[in-house]
Amino acid sequence: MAVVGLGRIGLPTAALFADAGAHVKGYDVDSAVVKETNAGECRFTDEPGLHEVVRRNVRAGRLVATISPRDAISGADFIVLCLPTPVDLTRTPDYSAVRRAALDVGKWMKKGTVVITESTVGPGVVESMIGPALEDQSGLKANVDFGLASCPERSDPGKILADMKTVPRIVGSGSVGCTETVASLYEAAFGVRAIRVSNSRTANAVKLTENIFRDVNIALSNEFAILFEKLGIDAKEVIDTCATKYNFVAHYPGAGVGGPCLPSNSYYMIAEGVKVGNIPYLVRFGREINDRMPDHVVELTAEALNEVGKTVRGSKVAVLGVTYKPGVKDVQLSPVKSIIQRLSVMGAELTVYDPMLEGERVFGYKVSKSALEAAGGASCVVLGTAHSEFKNLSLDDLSKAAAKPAALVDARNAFDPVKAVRAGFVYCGVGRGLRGLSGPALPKAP
Ligand code: SAJ
Repeated sequence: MAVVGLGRIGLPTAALFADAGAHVKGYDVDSAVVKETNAGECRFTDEPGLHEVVRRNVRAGRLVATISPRDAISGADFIVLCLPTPVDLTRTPDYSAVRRAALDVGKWMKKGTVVITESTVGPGVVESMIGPALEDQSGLKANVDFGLASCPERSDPGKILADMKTVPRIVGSGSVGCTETVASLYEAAFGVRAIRVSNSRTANAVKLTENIFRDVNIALSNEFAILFEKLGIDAKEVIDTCATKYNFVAHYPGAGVGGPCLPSNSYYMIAEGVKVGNIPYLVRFGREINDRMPDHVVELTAEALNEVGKTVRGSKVAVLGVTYKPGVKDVQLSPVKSIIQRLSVMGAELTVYDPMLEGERVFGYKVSKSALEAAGGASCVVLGTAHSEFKNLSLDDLSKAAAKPAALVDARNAFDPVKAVRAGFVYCGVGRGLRGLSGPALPKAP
């Protein structure tokens, strides 16, 4: 078996197949990744249990990494493609890495091999791009001489291994037989149910639909958040209360949507829609709404600073949490980056703290040793990512560290506005607006 691409999805995929007894060759173009893997090491320190599984299987000789496509591919019965599929600056899907891999695989694969695409791609891309690339290089015919299947990954960064062992997989291909073979492979190796769907394009449509469903619903909550700020309604209170209804799926407003998945996945569907003259407008509007949220947080920061008699220019602003979501050491397309950049352009003096990035530099800033160190003398504290550490953060201590008066801009509704104001902050939340000083009167203490 070969796994192509030893990233946050490919490495655990290779390790779990090896753990199930397969002999796995992991192929990656990055020699440092190959060296690290063969040493039994793992750079995803934010993925619980992954290092142990990698080390165990490398030591057992069941997992070997290589930069040689020939070494990895020739002789493999199953080949799994786990390559990144970002979008470029024009929001056009960039499938170059998965296409290059398909060309490599096609060159060395043998007749009877089954090629499985786990990378997230637009519906039809496996049939129209990956299959032909394999055929061109191998001279073999897809679904005749070799199997061509899709089994998109469905694992949440930060709990990838747990999800790989629990979340049902989706399998589709060009033949019932191939679908059955691949489904049985994942059921046997990962111990999860594998749902057989009609074909690859359907499997990819399922994957994209579940991510776009999330992105569009986050956009709805972000749109309502801005409206509710103007109506004096607490968006979090509304969503929490809606969630008491069985068919409401709660999504929360915030600083925006980041990561390697949601900000790009919509554009795969849009690209396939454009090809057939059907643009999914709701999907596109959802992206635009979510992409505007960092600017909204900057506007709230300026408003909150104004409330404490300050302007952005010359003010010290501390940003707590910069990774794209809590609990991961990943800043890919993090919405907090543009918040930091805009505030910097507006003349703010910024400090940054993130528990996942201690001792590192991020977005041009050295990460402070603690939230309190970052907040020292700040006129405004902006919460960008609601890491669990911040749940135990004493707002009294934070207020003591900050300047007097100071504002707290909560871009993730992580703090209790009442407690924040009692601690001495002017509180301003996405979907909640300004509280304290001239904000709505606080409810009487019970
Ligand atoms: N976010 C909100 N409000 C919410 C939920 C999330 O603003 O209510 C933001 C997060 O802060 C983050 C972004 O959205 O910036 C993405 O968060 P996420 O929790 O969706 O995380 P991802 O992108 O790491 O994982 C998603 C997951 N997809 C779904 O849950 C449908 C994961 O299961 C997928 O495997 C992953 O995309 C992927 O690889 O496609």
